[in-house]
Formats: sequence, structure tokens, C-alpha cells
Amino acid sequence: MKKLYLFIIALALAGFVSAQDCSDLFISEYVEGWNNNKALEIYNPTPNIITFTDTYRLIRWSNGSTTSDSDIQYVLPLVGDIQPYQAFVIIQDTNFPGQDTMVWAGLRAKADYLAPADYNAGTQGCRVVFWNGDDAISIQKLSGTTWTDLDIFAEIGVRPLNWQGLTTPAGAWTDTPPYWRGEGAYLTQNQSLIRKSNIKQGIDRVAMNTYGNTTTGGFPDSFNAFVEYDSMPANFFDSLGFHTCDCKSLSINNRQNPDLIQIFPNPVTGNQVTIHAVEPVKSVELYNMLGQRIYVMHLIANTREVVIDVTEDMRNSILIVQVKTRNNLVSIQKIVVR
Ligand SMILES: [Ca+2]
Ligand SMILES: [Ca+2]
Ligand SMILES: [Ca+2]
Repeated sequence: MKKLYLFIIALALAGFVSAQDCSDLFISEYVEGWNNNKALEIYNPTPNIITFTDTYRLIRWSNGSTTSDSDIQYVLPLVGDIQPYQAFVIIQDTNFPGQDTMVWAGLRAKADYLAPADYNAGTQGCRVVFWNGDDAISIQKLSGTTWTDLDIFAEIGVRPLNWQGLTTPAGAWTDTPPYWRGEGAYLTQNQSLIRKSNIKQGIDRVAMNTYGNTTTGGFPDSFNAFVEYDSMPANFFDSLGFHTCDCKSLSINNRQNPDLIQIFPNPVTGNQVTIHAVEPVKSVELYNMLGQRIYVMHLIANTREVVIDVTEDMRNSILIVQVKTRNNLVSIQKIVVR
């Protein structure tokens, strides 16, 4: 009997486990550009590889929908995995002339995952990545047999209006309270929104339901994007593929895959430092001990050797070097710069 009792307590506690900082995936960037130039970036704020397959999915809640009607709720099962402290970029693969307006090549090049191109695939595929400003998005996670919202962008069940107070053409969430009435500047249409670096977890249903209490003084149904996001103009794709987050600095002392790269000289005394990697390199980032990124280089060619010019702000400090290879291995090491 006692065992059963303890089991029931454990089950009850499991039901009330709330999200903790730096413990699971969240949305790190939302892109709603011209035509079909749309993207979503997901960030892994943990020191562990997270596998999407059979556990995570992306939902578009179209035009204020709260239902799971297959014509309205668009579902994209996520596949593959995401490395520690890395970002994962999803775009739609409308790449066939004549089918729909093609995604610009510059955006397409940023994709880690292309939502399947068949526009007629119904509730899955590219129609999930098809927001136009008045839709909500969520990342859901499966635990047991239940899907729960890990992070919600905008507000499920609310369709913001356009500047005329109508729903056609599509409106957007704005910078002016109560944010859904189409007054002020649009923030979720023809904009890129980047999650602020101090955000360490997603918005779940509980947090979403407090929007009205915390951001608008009691006015219900309001998503104020500026609470958690910074905005950039339409078709800004430069920050897709990486994310700066305070979760990162917590793990900065952990070396990872040290054999993947060689750094010389270390300590650095001259004007250059060379990184030689076993695998072709995709990106190199440098962080200071505050966790602030002070350098980033993305490589297109198949190169294993990267030379970094030492700048004044790197001098007399210990820096963290993070190298990501084209096959998505990550090496994190320290260097001393004199
Ligand atoms: Ca647009
Ligand atoms: Ca819409
Ligand atoms: Ca980003």
C-alpha cells in the first residue's frame, strides 16, 4: 500500500514539473519576410545533444485557431538532432519554379532542415512554415502519450487584426497595446524577431495565459513581442544559424571534443591564431568569460584550417573557442590571449 501511495505521489509530482531555465528547446528566431522567405530557428540551451525524432514537432496555429482540425493546425514532425548550444534553422522548400514563389537562395543556404516542398502535402510539409503575421507557432514535446507546448510564439487562439481593424489582408501583432488591434508598427509581419539573450526557456500554456496580466495591465489576449524579442527589418537573415544565450556561459568551463581541433599557438602571443580541424569547418565562434560572443566566422568552402586575426578586445583574456564542423560536431576549448 505504501509503495502504491509513493507511486501515486511520484505521478502527481511528474504532472506538475514546470519548465526550468536552460533545460529544453525554445524558439530563438522568427523570420517573416517577403514572399515565402520564412524561417524558424530553434535553440538547444543544454549541454546535451537533443534528438528531435518522435519527440518534438512544430505546429502552426493558423489565423487564431485553437483547434486540432487538420485543415487549420499544421504539424511538422521534427527529425534529426540538435547539438549543445546550437541553433537549428527550418525553412520551407518551395524551390520548384511554377509551384510557388521560390525561397531566396540566401535564405535557403541557411537551412538545417527544409520542410518538404509539396505544397499540397496538406497539414504537413511546407504549409507549416507558412505564417504571414497573424498565426501562432509552437514547439511541442511528447511525454508519454501527451503533446505539450514547450514554447509558444504569439498567442494560440487569437488572430491579430490589420491596420484597418480587419482580418484581410492579414494583420500582425504590433508594438502598441493591446498589440492585437493593428495599431502601431507590425512586429510579426515583414520582420525578423530575435530572442533576447537573457531568455532561458520557452513560453508554455501557463505563461501564455498570463500575457494579459503581465504585459498589458489586465487586458487579455495580448502578445507583446518586445518582452522577449528584438526586431530586425524584413528579409534579415544574417543571424540565422546561431544564437547568443545566457545559458551558454553556465557551461563555458566544459571542454568538449578536444581532439577535434588543434589551436596554435596557445597561449596566443602574436597577431594571429590558427585552428586546424579534423573535419571540414562550418563555423568558428569566440566567447569571452562573460559568455558574450566577440567573433564569428561562417565558412562555405571545405576548409579544415582557419586563421583568426587577433584584435585588441581579445588581448589579455581567456577566450572560449567553439568550432562547428560541417557534419555538426562541436568542439569547445579555451585559449589564452596575451
Ligand atoms: Ca511577409
Ligand atoms: Ca495567417
Ligand atoms: Ca539566430
